[in-house]
Amino acid sequence: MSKVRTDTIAAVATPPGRSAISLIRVSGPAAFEVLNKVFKTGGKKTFPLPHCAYYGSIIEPVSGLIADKVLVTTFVAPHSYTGENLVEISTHGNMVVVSKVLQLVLQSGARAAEPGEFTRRAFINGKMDLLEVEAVAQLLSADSMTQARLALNQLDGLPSQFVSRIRGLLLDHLVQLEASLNFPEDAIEAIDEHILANELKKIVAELRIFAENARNGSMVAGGLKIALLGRPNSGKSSIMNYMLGRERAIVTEIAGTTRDTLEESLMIGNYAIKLIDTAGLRKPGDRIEEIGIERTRRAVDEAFALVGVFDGSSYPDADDQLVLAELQRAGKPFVILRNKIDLPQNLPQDFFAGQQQLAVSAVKGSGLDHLTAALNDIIEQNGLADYEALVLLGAQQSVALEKALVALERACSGVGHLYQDMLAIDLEEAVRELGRVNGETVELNTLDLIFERFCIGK
Ligand SMILES: Nc1nc2c(ncn2[C@@H]2O[C@H](COP(=O)(O)OP(=O)(O)OP(=O)(O)O)[C@@H](O)[C@H]2O)c(=O)[nH]1
Ligand SMILES: [Mg+2]
Repeated sequence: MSKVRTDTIAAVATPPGRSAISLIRVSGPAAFEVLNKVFKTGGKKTFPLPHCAYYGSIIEPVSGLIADKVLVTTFVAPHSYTGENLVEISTHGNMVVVSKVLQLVLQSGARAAEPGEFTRRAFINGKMDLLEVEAVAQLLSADSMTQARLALNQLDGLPSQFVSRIRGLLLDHLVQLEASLNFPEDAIEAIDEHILANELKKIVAELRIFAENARNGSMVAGGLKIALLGRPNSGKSSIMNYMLGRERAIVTEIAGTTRDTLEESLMIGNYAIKLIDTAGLRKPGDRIEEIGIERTRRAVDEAFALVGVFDGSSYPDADDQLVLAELQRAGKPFVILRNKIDLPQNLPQDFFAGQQQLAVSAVKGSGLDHLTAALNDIIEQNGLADYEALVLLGAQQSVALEKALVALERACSGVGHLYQDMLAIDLEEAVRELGRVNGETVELNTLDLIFERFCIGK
């Protein structure tokens, strides 16, 4: 579906199954004509008046039989979700009835919509830019209120305004640069490279913060990954199970029980978390364990924060030292747990060299509320709670943003040393890539990739 289509489309916007109400959307230039063929209003209002709700019946044109009693709402272009004439039909939520009504609408001149086609039209018609489109996609897939708020905040348009403003500024500089390059003899003011360098520096600084907020946004949206790390038998899987409230991971007294990483979702406060149980760190005994430990290291790299689990009942060994070193090496926020405090303690108090430790027992469940609180604090102290600042980008938008930043950093360091035509090339790239972030420069086939993640009817 690479070309822009302007025919009239229809789809069920609500999930299948029985419910009080289902919603069918019809959008396009002929939306009202299509409805006129199948809808008889019960009241005195003539159909279709703009922005009105009508109670009436969907009638099978040939037999004259009623397919359903419905509520029809009209939206006139450009004041609708898609920017086109749009009708929403609220039917009874029974799939037999819903399918029949949709079938009649399709027989009356509408075409079945493809996934994301309503939102795609909203984008094409300038009702939203690509940042808002991404926000809609993420709102539909949010698992927590924090994720939903993040998306709703983006729908308010601040990130869109930011990208559009920065792109506009760069475009102005580019135009000036091109003008002085192409018409040097005309009375165009020469570029003051000192001023240009300063302005580009300011823009780079703003864009760096935006990119950081986008990286944090994607972490929050995807569920913050927290990995449990510890030597075999320290109690990682027991802690995972306790936090999940079910026996997800196998727990035995045999060291090396967990061989693969296990990932499960849970909520900590308002945040969607992906808790990762890992294979215990030690010198691997066999090939399977070696692969498991490689995966543990990958989980550490991907995690946002780490939980180091130590067995308080046993004497520390080289594997515990390895875990401690790994926690420090990773450069991520971490929490240290002294597990098994229900048993006599043999792990010296000073083993963690003054680092704060939380005393817990996975078997008794004691102290683990402190772990939840500590993780909550870590999230909030790392700028991940400030959903008004966070930005949600799709994969292609993230790539484009990073490219824009690189081009701009290059331009920035080149002012004063590079030929102006080289600067112009970098500025042009930054402008083009930022246009891919908000959709001001986006190819039609790229749109296919963006909208195919949506459901039909959205
Ligand atoms: N007494 C006591 N035993 C515990 C506690 N936590 C775990 N255990 C026991 O310690 C043993 C190992 O627990 P696991 O949760 O399998 O440890 P693990 O760190 O996942 O071990 P690997 O998967 O081998 O790396 C099991 O016998 C658990 O019942 C605790 O708080 N107190
Ligand atoms: Mg385990």
